[in-house]
Amino acid sequence: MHINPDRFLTSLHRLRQFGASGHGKGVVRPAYSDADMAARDWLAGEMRDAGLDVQWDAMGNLFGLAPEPSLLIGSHTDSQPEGGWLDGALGVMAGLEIARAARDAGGPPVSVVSFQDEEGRFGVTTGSAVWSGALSLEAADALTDTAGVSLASARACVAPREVSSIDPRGFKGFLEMHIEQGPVLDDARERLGIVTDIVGIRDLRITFDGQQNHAGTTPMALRRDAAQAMMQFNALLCERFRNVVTPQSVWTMGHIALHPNTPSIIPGRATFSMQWRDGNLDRLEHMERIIRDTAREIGEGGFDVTFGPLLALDPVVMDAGLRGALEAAARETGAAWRAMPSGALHDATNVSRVMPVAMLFVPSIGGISHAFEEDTREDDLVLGLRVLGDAVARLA
Ligand code: HGY
Ligand code: MN
Ligand code: MN
Repeated sequence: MHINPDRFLTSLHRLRQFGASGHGKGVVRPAYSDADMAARDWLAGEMRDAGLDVQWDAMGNLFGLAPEPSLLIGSHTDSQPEGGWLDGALGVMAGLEIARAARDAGGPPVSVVSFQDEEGRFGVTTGSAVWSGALSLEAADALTDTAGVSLASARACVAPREVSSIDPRGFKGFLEMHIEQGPVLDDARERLGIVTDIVGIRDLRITFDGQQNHAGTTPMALRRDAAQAMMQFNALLCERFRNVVTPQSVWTMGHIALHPNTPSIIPGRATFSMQWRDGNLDRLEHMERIIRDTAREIGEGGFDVTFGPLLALDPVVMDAGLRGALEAAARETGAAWRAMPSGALHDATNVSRVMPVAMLFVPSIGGISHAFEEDTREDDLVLGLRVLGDAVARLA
């Protein structure tokens, strides 16, 4: 196979134009937005030109299929509400370039996928969760984004395209190349990471309902201020986590909504996302008990506490055979590499339910991602592509 780095980089930059944010190389291409669907339609054309059979499923997951059995390579092309040009896009465009090179060389068969809503506008890696059977389409449809839009209504935009169901049994395995999105490789001046395992995640929407009232006339002692309840919850939680977590455990309240969110009204309602991640299943569950108990305890001070559905993905280990091929290919380059866990979630977590999976990382400059500043040196992008291509050849 002859990989063409210029063709790969040109395609990657072309994809960046869909939803280009105007801030450096940033993109705004959330799942099912006009920019996301336009990018998918463009990608479908590129897949067709690469000789692949283009198929969509009801979620809007987009596949370019080679004859069975094939290796599946890809990731996602949706972005965070403020995202970078490489998160997800890199894995899809690397898959496309390897599929083109494989077609030119007469094999091996390589299929390509862009999963939908990996970034969790509605859940956590929603498109691959439905495709792999981890989440039913009915349960997914009932999920809502932070503006209250349901997934069922958002995915209606897929409908003009013919949809089918793509059988996971047609694939021998799944390879996902991704930027690290953290500081480890960049700090160590290493150029490749071979993933050992992906951490688990839990995500829970919590609401405190107190009493909306006048911010001037209501004495402090008589208030049921939902914003204060949320802040007390956070302070107590950090204290209680102290003896439970490790330096690898993380937790985030990334979305907060106060009602009515205006200076002269005591907030009657606070709704927020509580997300936590860890490589250890017992610790994830221990953290959940602390979160629920702490929220209920705050509730005893005069608040109704409501928990939304718990979104959960357990930690997964990468397949030894696929990982071995990536390691052999990395070793061959002579570049510095390491085996490492992934602290970010990836579609590979869901896909591991239905076939062997492995992942390859390249460094993120300054460890920055989920931000417009996200970037990676182009020679690292190309090195990763070559290693992925070499691994595919070894597995053929
Ligand atoms: O949040 C994550 O880890 C992934 O980028 N969706
Ligand atoms: Mn990603
Ligand atoms: Mn991401």
